[in-house]
Amino acid sequence: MIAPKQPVMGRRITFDLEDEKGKVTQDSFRDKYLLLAVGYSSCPDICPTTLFEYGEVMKALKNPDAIVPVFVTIDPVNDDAKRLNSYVHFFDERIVGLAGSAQNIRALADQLGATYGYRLDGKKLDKPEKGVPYSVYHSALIYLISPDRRLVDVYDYQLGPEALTQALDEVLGEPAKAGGDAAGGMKHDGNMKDEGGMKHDGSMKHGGGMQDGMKHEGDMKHGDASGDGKPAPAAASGEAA
Ligand SMILES: [Cu+2]
Repeated sequence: MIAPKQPVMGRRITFDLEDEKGKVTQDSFRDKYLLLAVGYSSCPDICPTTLFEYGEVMKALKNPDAIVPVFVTIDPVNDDAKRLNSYVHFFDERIVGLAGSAQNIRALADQLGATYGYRLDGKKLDKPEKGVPYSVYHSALIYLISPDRRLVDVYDYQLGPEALTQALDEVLGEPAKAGGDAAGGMKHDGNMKDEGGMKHDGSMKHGGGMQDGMKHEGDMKHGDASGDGKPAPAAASGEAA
């Protein structure tokens, strides 16, 4: 076993990537928190769960305007910003997909302690190329980055939408009363759901995912203390396909 990289709380985070409109860096999204996960658009398992959770959380948060959910591809050979964003927008229009050079993606992952790599025929592949049927593996944590771009918390992707919403609500609080209210709604007119009905209408969709989330919530005793949203050390180094 190689020594796992660990996220370092308080660490300054910088990056130089791009969405489908152009360059995005740590100075983009001024005054917003970033919720960040790494993955790739053809991921069969972890990434759809993470992105589903992103979508549910954005619909449930008291103060969604205070945070930008970001999904960074670690498979830049196959994911350009356009492809990545059309994928992540399926889960929520507010999710920002970031692509970029292999070097710049690696630089960000290293700051976060996120790990990933490629395999072909069971062997590690250092330089993935287009058209080669390699597989991708990556660590599966969700990182919270403060408006001054420091890593402030880490969550297990299996925490579940309800527990993650609760953890983020504690950090983000409620929107300022005058003007900044989420009920303004006009920004999200593309997704057909009005903010008022969301708490109830959205519950239909939770289905199995919700039960799954509840189960994990119980296991982790989330809500008893602020640190419970953090994964155990073993989970922090966990990698999965
Ligand atoms: Cu994935």
